[in-house]
Amino acid sequence: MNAILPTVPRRAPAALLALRLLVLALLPAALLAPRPAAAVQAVVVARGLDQPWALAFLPDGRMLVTERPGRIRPVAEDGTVGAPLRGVPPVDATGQCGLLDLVTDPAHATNRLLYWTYAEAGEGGNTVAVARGRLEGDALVDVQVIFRQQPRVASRLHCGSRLAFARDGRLHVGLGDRFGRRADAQDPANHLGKTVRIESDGRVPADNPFLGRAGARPELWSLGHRNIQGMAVHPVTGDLWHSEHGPQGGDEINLIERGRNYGWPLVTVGREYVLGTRIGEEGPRAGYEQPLKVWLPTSIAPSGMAFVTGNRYPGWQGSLLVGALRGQALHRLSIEGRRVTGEERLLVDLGARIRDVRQGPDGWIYLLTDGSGAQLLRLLP
Ligand SMILES: [Ca+2]
Repeated sequence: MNAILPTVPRRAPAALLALRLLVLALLPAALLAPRPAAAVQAVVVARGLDQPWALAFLPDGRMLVTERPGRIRPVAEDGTVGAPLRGVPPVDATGQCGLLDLVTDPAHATNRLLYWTYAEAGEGGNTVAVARGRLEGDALVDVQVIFRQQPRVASRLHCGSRLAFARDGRLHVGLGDRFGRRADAQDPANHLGKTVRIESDGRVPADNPFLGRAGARPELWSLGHRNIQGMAVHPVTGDLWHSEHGPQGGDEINLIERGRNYGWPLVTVGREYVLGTRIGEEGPRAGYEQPLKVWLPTSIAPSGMAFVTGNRYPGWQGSLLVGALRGQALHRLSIEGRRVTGEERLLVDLGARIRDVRQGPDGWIYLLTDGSGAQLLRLLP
């Protein structure tokens, strides 16, 4: 029953019944209607994308979409999908790896720099590399690799990866544990299962937390991650938030802070697939950060994410939108400070795996679906 109506006992006195009828007659119809499910709809902007992974916006109104097999495609404002940009280095597209995330430089309007992550083949396996290049027409020029995850691993799995520029101009890279050697996520001597922080040309910032520590990689910013799939900078605090794939039941949202340990695989609520056995302790445990949100008991496989800053969507300002691959939905998380206070599942009827979520400079939310024949969607309230 609608909460705004007075409660009426089963055998209501006639006066009360009359009062209730009067209230019903006076209430506007809109208040009596069942509360509608969030009436957002997804409108197709572009289709026919092949395993798209990331979306970025250019100052001229075009968008760029990465395709995991190794392409970066421009998408015109009218949705026309262009030929791949020239100048992208060879990509090792295998399993979950390939050409993955893409961001523009904070000063892209003047320097036209782009940054992307991709799996690079090499001796002993592939590595997740970060490249940057300058966009000139339909080509990337002066392409340099500014970071390589060490060591190389012979793996097709857990390549992460996401990029985000913090407010101080430093580039954060969210990396995976490459699946086979999960304990490496706790070892500061490698880049597996870590986030790293570099300057936009790849140099190590002088104030990095592990810089100068014996046996530690100087690029490290945080450790104990499994497979980072989404990253976004909070629009008010500047904090770095991310989504991470756990094993069964261990998908997480975290707020990433300098030098902290996020637990994997020692502290996790996730369990082994199939067997359901524990992997680590559930925490909290001193010295390890608890996630701000986990999905239990079923993994949704969270993906790209974005904070809503505009007023296009009534009541959503400050929300964190997170795509779900396995969960085939868009999750809207209400945030207060560092607490996730509410959750709404959207676009359930679409039945699509969501790979990336971004807010455009026009204030609209854009989504990429996953797989072959995928779509770029605009979310309308
Ligand atoms: Ca964790």
